[in-house]
Amino acid sequence: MSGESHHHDHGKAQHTHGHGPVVHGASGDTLAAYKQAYEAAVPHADGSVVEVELEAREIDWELAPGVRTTGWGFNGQIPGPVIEARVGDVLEVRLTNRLHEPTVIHWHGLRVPAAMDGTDMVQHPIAPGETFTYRFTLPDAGTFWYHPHMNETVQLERGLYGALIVRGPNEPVLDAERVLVLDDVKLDRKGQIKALGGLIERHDGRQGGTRLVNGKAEPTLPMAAGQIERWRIINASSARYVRLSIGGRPFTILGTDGGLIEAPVRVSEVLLTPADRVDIAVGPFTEGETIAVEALKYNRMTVARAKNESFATIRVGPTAPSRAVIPPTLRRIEPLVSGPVSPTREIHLGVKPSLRHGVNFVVNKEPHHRDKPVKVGELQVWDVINDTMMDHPFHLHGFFFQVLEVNGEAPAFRSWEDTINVLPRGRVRIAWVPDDRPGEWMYHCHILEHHEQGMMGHFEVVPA
Ligand SMILES: [Cu+2]
Repeated sequence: MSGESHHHDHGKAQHTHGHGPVVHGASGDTLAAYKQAYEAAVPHADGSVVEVELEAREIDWELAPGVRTTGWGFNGQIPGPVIEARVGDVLEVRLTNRLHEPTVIHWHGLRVPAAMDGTDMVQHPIAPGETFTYRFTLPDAGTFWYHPHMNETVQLERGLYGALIVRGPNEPVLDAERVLVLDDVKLDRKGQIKALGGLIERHDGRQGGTRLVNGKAEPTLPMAAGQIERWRIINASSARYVRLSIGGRPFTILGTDGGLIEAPVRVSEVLLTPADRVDIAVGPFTEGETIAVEALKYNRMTVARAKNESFATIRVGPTAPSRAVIPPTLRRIEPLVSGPVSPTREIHLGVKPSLRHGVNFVVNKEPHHRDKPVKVGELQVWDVINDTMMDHPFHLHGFFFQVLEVNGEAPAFRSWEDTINVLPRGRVRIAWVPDDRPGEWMYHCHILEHHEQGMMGHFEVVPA
């Protein structure tokens, strides 16, 4: 399959929208790439095949004791089941769609073949009643997540998301591990998820007043005194930025989107944009303490005012022994760039006036921008430039990047990321190298309403 014909076939699909009619290129090409990827997915020498059945369907969701709402979940739960595997395993997921609308699953942060990326660029939507099998090898350890990539403002808001944990051979040993998926929902007076809409919501993105941890409103988290836990945190909100604080206590960053960082970093807060992940070491605390897990006021220049808001409360119980060891070095991350470098491309995140919507969200002046292809093995240095007056979380599908500069300054530490915040009128310089996974890829703002309105780009990775 030549890069040329591939590009041509998929070029037709470039203007597919969130839930508009989906126009695919030659379906034979899509199917051939899928079959090839499916067959190429074999476990590494000591790996195995992790098989998971997922069913997307409506559920009776108990957000809090006595508060029930109709949600959509995987396997009858919100979030969906935590999928756990090891580096080198093959993950095989059979998804059955029991919704009344089509869906697909995107494996956020995973370096999968293009055909398994779960967008309507690379596969046909899975119709109600149909089953589709995703199958790919897991090359990296980290905290990832899965979610639909169709009609996302509805499907994610209703609860279709779940955590995906891939463990590496040299993980730090802590006393316990928790996966915390953060979200919010906007409920009406009957406790049901409010219908989407309104100019402010289109502009700000939907931010609901009910804050959730693992599908429950402001839960209590019991924790043993004297212990240090690893928390894997995922922000699954449509638009909410979480400036995470744990009662103002110091905690330690161990990893970000693309797994462990080089050395632990002590902080007292960390910002998670929508789709961001962070792994942190939390504790030790003293018996009897109650500690607020909250989002500090973060002004992302929305119409709605920012304030401090609670997500959960830690209740510290009796002391338990600790065996936690956080090594001074977690892993080595080779820098992709050393010294001065010029950007190979500029990506402008913008808004355009619209008679119907007030504003439209665009990339390089067009909604659903068609960007130039990139070649396997060629260093990419991209300047992501925010021409608007509000924050946007930039997400690149399928590849990790290193952040070189944020508004001209080097970041505090080196890491692998797939989502990065771009401040109003700000500029973020990222570097990445397309490894040998040709095909159709995309980047977009992860505020779901902005993504839906067109703040995204499509591009092809072509063979060297
Ligand atoms: Cu945005």
